[in-house]
Amino acid sequence: MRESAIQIVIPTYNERENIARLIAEVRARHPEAGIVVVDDDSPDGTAEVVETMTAGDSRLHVLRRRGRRSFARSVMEGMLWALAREPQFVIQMDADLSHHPQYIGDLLGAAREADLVIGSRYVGGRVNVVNWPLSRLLLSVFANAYVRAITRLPVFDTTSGFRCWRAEALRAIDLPSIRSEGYSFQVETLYRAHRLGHRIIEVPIIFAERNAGTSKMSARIILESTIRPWMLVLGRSAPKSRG
Ligand SMILES: Nc1nc2c(ncn2[C@@H]2O[C@H](COP(=O)(O)OP(=O)(O)O)[C@@H](O)[C@H]2O)c(=O)[nH]1
Ligand SMILES: [Mg+2]
Repeated sequence: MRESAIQIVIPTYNERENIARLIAEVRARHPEAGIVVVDDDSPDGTAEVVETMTAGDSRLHVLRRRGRRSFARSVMEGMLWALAREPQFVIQMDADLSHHPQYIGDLLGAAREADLVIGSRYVGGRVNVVNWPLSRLLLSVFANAYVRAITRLPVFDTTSGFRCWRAEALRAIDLPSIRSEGYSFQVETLYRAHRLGHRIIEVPIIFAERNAGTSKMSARIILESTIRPWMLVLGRSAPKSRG
């Protein structure tokens, strides 16, 4: 079987109630795409749900991680797995339907002119978030302002996890040397892309809070997100020099 030109990476932890619907919604729009779900040994049986679906879908895969949970390591492993299939584009998205598959086409369209496309909640002076409590919205808006102030990244939504990478651009950021464990993965990968001079475009999405399951946002993740931008600008996360 020819491998797909589009590979979609979905990290999961306890997304049993969301994952089947997400996969169905992706499939309805992108029958040819490869989908790789990277599950961190979810106690709720998320991986088993996906495994039952792989029987009728040769382009759907599950990577089951064991040991210490890590959002960043999960996405990274999924991306490396995806890159090994020699795609043109690698998409990353959440499993909880906050990142609606209807926007995948917009990301891919913009990727014709870019190396990295970000599905952005905050582009054009708007806040396109539905059903978040004010506290969570403030956390996200503040986090973005904080990251931008320190890193000077010319991007409104630096923490979005809905992205489309041109495969060569993703290879160039040297994933194995990424240091993040939590959601600061988004900022670290974006920072590297920007430093390499990649063309980065934001396209608007409407981000809807999950209806089922729970967020894995935690104090530990917030702490890492506070420190990581400083480590980036102080040069602690350069891609390994080549040659
Ligand atoms: N594999 C893996 N996935 C995770 C982990 N933490 C969160 N996720 C997934 O990452 C995505 C975003 O997480 P979520 O809790 O919705 O974050 P929020 O939207 O910022 O509240 C979802 O698909 C989660 O299931 C983790 O430690 N490991
Ligand atoms: Mg979420």
